[in-house]
Amino acid sequence: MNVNVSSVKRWTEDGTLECVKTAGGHRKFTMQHLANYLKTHESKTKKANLFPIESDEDLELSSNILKGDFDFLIDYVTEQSRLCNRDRAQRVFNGLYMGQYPLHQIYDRLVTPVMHKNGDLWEQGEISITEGHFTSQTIRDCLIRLQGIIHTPSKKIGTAFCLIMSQELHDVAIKMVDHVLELKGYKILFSGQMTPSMKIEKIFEIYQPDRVYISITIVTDVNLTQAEFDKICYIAAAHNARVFVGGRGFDVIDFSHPAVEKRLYTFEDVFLS
Ligand code: B12
Repeated sequence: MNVNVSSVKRWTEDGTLECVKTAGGHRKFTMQHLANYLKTHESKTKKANLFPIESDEDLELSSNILKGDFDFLIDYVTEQSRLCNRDRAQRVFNGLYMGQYPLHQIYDRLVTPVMHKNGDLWEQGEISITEGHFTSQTIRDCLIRLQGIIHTPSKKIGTAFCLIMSQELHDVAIKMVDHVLELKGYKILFSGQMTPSMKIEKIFEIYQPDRVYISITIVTDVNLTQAEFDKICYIAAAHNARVFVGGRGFDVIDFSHPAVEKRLYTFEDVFLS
C-alpha cells in the first residue's frame, strides 16, 4: 500500500484497519480486512499493490488490474487458466475485487468473455477439448475461492433457489448468479448441474424460496425442458415465489408464464433484480 509500518499500526489501533491479533501480539490481515479498508479509503486504492510483486509479470499484471485493462486481463486469464495456473488466474480475480470492482462487473467484464473466448478457441481448433475443460474448471475454482474472501451479510433478506435443468451441465453462469445474490444478502439454495424436477414441490414446501433463478444454456429436448420449466413456474406461483430467467436457452423456451418476473441478460441485471 506504499505506507510505512507505523501508519498501519496506527490504523489498526484506531480501528480504521481491521486485523486479527495473535496470542503473541502480531497483527494478521486477511484479504477481507484490506478490501474493507480500501473500500472506504479510495485514494489509497490507487497506490496499493494488490499482491506481492515478485517479477516483471506481477508488476505488469498489477498495473493492468489497476488501469482496468480488460482486454489484457481476458487474454491473461484465458491463457493462465488453460495452463491450469490457478494461482495466477486467481490473482486477477482477487486483484479486481480488491481494486473495488463490484463482483457483478468482474463476472460481466472478465469471466463471461473468458468463457466465450475459451469456447471460440475450441471451436477454431486452437485448443483441445481437454484444454477447454481445464479453462472452465480453473475458472470455476477461481470463482469459488473469490467468494471465500468476500464478506456476505449475515442478515438475510430472502431465499433464492438457483437451478439449471435436468439435461444441463453448463452451471458457471448460475454459480455466478448465486454469488451475486449471496452478496446482496440472500440465502442461496444451489442444486447444481442436472437438477431433477421430480418432487421439486417438496423443496418449495421445506425451504420456501421467495425467488427462483433459472439458467438454460443448451436445450437438447425442447418439449422436456419446456415441461420441466412450466412445472417449476407452476409450483413457484403456488408458493408466491418470483421467477427470473437467463441464458441463451430462453431463445427457444417460452417463458411467458405469469410467475416469471423477467429475463435477465447480465450479472448487473442480477444485482439490480
Ligand atoms: C464451458 C462450456 C462447457 C462445459 C460446461 C462446464 C460447466 N460446469 O459449466 C462442458 C464441457 C461440460 C460443456 C458441455 C457441452 N457443451 Co458447452 N460450452 C461451454 C462454453 C465454452 C462456455 C459456457 C459458459 O459457461 N459461458 C459463460 C456464461 C457466463 O456465458 P453464457 O452462457 O453466454 O451466458 C450469458 C448470458 O446468457 C447470461 N446468463 C446465462 N445464464 C443466466 C442465468 C441468469 C439467471 C442470468 C441473469 C443470466 C444468465 O450470462 C452470460 C452473460 O452474458 C460455451 C461457449 C460459449 N460461447 O458460451 C459452450 C457451449 C455453450 N456448449 C455447447 C455445447 C454444444 C455443449 C455440448 C453439447 C458438447 C457436446 N457435444 O457434448 C455439451 C452439453 C452438455 C449438456 N448437456 O449441458 C454449445 C451450445 C450451442 C447451442 N446449441 O446452444 C456452446 C455455445 C459451444 C459452441 N459454440 O458450440 N460445455
